[in-house]
Amino acid sequence: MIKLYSFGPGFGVVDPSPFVLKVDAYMRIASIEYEYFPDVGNLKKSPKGKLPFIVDGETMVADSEFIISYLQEKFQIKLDSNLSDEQKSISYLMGKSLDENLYWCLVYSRWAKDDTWIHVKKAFFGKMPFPLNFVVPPIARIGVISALQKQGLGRHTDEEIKTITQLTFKSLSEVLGKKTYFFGESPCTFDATAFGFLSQFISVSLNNQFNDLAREYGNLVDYCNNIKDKYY
Ligand SMILES: N[C@@H](CCC(=O)N[C@@H](CS)C(=O)NCC(=O)O)C(=O)O
Repeated sequence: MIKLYSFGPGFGVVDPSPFVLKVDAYMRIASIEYEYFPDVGNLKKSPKGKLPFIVDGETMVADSEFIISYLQEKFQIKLDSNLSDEQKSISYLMGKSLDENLYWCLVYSRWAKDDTWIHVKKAFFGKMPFPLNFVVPPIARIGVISALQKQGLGRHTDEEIKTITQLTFKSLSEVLGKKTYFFGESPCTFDATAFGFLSQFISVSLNNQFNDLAREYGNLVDYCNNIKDKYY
């Protein structure tokens, strides 16, 4: 059976990582059986130093995109068979927008903003023994803020980052419209990505301005709730 290595539940969702949640949702939607190995220590075992990764017998696959391609091939998953080539290409690019752009907005909202950092600190480092619980969180935070600077998003003002985030939600809401899923009435691969990311803003137990921006879109809220009810 496929083994999924993740962080474990946080902020009221199955995993506080959108990439882990994407793979988790994909396997549920595609009815792939898997075992769940939640532990922040998995980061040390990961071939790319990031989560998620999966193990399937002798095969280890890291990175949500490569994991999904592997699963699609291995189990002959046909979730995208109803999509035209154009829709497949658009959904790939939309997925990359969430992976590579919205992700950093999420990171900023959690790690850089003081209002949410206190919750992140408690959730991720709360069980650490003294004195590590004093030393590690600020060092980790500096590391993430430096990554935001190097990536570039961290160089924008707070207002600019909120604008980018809001435009992403607005665009997703427009594309979804009144449909049940992004490309019709049955879920495709992109829905796993969209659910993985949108849940991190909509379904979590956090209440910051970024959560508010997402929750303004009723169809995105319903979308997350529908998938949660159906597959979780
Ligand atoms: N491209 C990777 C990104 C995975 C990723 O960035 N995971 C984050 C959690 S959301 C992580 O493991 N961060 C730990 C670290 O960078 O030390 C994927 O699609 O799986």
